[in-house]
Formats: sequence, C-alpha cells, structure tokens
Amino acid sequence: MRGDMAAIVATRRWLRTCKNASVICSFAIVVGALLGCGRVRFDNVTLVSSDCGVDAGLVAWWPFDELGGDVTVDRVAGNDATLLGGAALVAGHLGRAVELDGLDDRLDVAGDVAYATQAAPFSFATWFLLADYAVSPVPDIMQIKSDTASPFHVLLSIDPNWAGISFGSGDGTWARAKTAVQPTLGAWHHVVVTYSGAGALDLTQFAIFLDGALQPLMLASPYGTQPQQSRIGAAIDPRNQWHGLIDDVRIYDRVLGTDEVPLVACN
Ligand SMILES: [Ca+2]
Repeated sequence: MRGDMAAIVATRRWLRTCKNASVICSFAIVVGALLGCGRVRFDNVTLVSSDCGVDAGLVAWWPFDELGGDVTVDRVAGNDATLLGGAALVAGHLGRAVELDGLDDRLDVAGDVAYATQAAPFSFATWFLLADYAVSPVPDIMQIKSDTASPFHVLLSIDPNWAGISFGSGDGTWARAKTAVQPTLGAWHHVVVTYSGAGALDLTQFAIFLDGALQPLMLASPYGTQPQQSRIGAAIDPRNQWHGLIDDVRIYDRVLGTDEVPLVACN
C-alpha cells in the first residue's frame, strides 16, 4: 500500500463510487479487505473515503480512520504517528479522528522528514474541533518539523499574542502571524496554511484559510523554541496541549490553489 499512490487513488475512486451504494458493493469491500484485495490492503481501517481528488504533491496524510490501536498510518509515505498519553481514535468529521484530552495526549510522527521548508513551498490542511482553552491557551494543531533550528507551528490561541489561528517558529527565521479571529469552540472547522517558498520572513508569502475563506494576517508575538519533532496535538511546552479532535491532517509540497482549498476539505 505504501508508496503506491496510483493504486490508492484508484481504490479510493472505486470506494467513492461505492459510497452511496449497495449492500453488494459493501460486501465486496469487506471481502476484498479479508482477501487482501490485490495490492491494496485495508487492514484495520474503516471504509469511509477521505478522497477529495487533491493528490498532487501530497507528501503526508493521516486520515485517522483506524478502528483502534496506538499507531495511525501516514497513507502516503509510511511516516506513521504514534498515539501517546491516552490519545484515542474516535468518530470524527471524515470517518474517524483523533481525540486529545488537553493534558498530556499527543501523536508523534515517525521518520525524519522536514515538511516545513524555507526554500520550497508547502501547504498544511486539516479539520479540527477545539473543545475549549480551559487548560491550554495556545494549543498546537501540529508542530511540523522544519529545515531550520526549530519546528514550524500551526496553532489556535485565546492569548492576544497569538489570537485566533497562528503560525510561527521559535528560531526567528520564519514569519509569524495571527488571524485574531476565533473559530467557534466545539465545532468542526477546516484550516489550510500555505507557504510559497519565496521568503520565510515575508508574511505575504503565507496564507491562512479558515473554512475556505482567506484570513487577514497580522504580526504575532515570538514563539518559544522546541526540539525538532513532527507532533500532532501538542508541542513540548505544556501550554500547547490540544483539547478536542483533529481529523485528516495533510501536508503538500506545493501551494494549494485557492480553487483547491474548498476541495481539500473533502466535504
Ligand atoms: Ca478521518
């Protein structure tokens, strides 16, 4: 399955065809899963398709659709994420999602990939539901390993220093921004962050989309330094713990076009 995007895409298209469909089709899927179904295996994965047709440049994708277990797969490159501290896979927005308690839950991503690259473009996209800021005022959706000294963060904050959706890094070589617009708590939202690769200190090279809408960016306060580790739902600092749900985390090695932003939400 890993590394064979053509087979995955073909299978997802087939599943999408089946999505509204028949008992026969569902039965075929189950039988296919039991038999291994050629090159594509379904393992312990629910059969809710997260396909949205935005596959070009996809370098990491964690759909969190497993029925359980302590490891959730990266369907592109096999950089699977380990659920730690009690993080659990539960019903989500697209199939299943990861639930984090805001105290000590997190997912650590395997591998050594620096997804946040200063000289090359990238995009980050995910669904999130933040329950509250009761414990953590600056919860990380993801700290993304970078090719600089400290990881690149995408987070939410109730603190005026980083209010709304914010991105930045502790090493001072990245622009840092905040939207100052608070997504509603307890509800699903979709965020896309893009970077052009043409100047990491230039705020105009970045964009944040919330639920498909381009957000205003203003200067945020500095970030603290963190050890390099791609981590979902937390950073090293305990103030960065996420309380709520995260679903369908995707990273691309290119800028998603404005026409693709609604598509990548897979609604
Ligand atoms: Ca999912």
